[in-house]
Amino acid sequence: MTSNTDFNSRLASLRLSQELLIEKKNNEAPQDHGIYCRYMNPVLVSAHVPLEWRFDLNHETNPFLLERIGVNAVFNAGAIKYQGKYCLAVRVEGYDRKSYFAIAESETGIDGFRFRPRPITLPSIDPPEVNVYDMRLVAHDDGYIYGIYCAERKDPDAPAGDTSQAIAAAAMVRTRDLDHWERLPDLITQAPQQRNVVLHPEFVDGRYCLYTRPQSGFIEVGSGGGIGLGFVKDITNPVVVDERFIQPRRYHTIYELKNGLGPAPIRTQKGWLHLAHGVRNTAAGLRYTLYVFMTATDDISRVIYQPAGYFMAPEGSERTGDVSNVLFSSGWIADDDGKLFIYYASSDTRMHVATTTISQMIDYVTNTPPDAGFSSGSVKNINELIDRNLINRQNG
Ligand code: M1P
Repeated sequence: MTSNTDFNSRLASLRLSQELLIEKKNNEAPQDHGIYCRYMNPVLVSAHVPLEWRFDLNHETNPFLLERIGVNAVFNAGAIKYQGKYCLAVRVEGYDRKSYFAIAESETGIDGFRFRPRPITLPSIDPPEVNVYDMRLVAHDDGYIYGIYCAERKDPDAPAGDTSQAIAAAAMVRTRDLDHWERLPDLITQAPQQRNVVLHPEFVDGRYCLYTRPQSGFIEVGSGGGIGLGFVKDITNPVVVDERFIQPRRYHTIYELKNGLGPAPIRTQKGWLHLAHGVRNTAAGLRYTLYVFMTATDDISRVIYQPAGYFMAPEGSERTGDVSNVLFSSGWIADDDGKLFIYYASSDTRMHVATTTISQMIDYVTNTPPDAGFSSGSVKNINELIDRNLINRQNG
């Protein structure tokens, strides 16, 4: 048993170190490519989670001031600007492997993220979810803010003794204030499993549009694993029709194994800007990187630009964590002045931000050569660039 004084001084030191962490200024980390700017510090780590969620702060009932409910990771957050604040719907994962969502908000978008007093209590559903993760937040034309996330349940048909076979479905909630959430039925699609489902922010021909990521098993993607697009007439009875791939997996690309949309696309003057994650297998395990593409404004199923390869890959300390060599993004925020905040998680452990502008992204997506499909095509692209640079030098 520690004395009341020891208890209070340890608690004061816990509070101080958390305050210092939250108030720590974040600075740009220079990058040569000029496309976006990373920041020195993650915007959220598990130590940002309020002490009240983790400790019993009463000396009588917790005389050793032991942590009662540990947080393993904070990652894969949805993002939205709400009442002038940059808000993240963070996937918080406990030591018990269960994830839940919690809103963290900041005035600057790059530092000072603070969790609201309580995590989100999702309205229940039957059968209940065992785990929830990766919520995308979308302010839709219909006036609601939607949160679509992955709901995982044990597969009732799993063979006896199989303790990992599960079913992933797309679950949906909506809100007007990020505090009170209304539950809608889980999405019904043709595929037995869905992950990475994202709502398009506008109606198309009066219908809701959903980007999907059908797969045949919980881990195995089977003939799925690419980005699909389907339509829903009534969001309170969400049955997806006309679902088809708009962005399939492809041989010898960074999305050879899995291909899933990140946040909802952003409308620009050139088309809809998308951020997605591609997965390929390597001798060291799966590697998740982020890539960008653009679809046509008059036909959201038509990809009009797609730079070759990745836009962002794990770097330095981002490369290690609970599931190493993973970058995953499910949230970005475009400000009215064209500044873009890309929120991404590294290695299923922590949240980061990178900033750029919509103009830079349009330049990147429209002027980076697409995948030529062959090494010889990559060399051809480089030679063409060198030729243009030589002409420029001669003219300049
Ligand atoms: O561990 C990497 C990611 O794996 C899954 O994503 P996907 O279904 O696209 O492969 C998800 O569990 C995701 O949360 C996780 O970050």
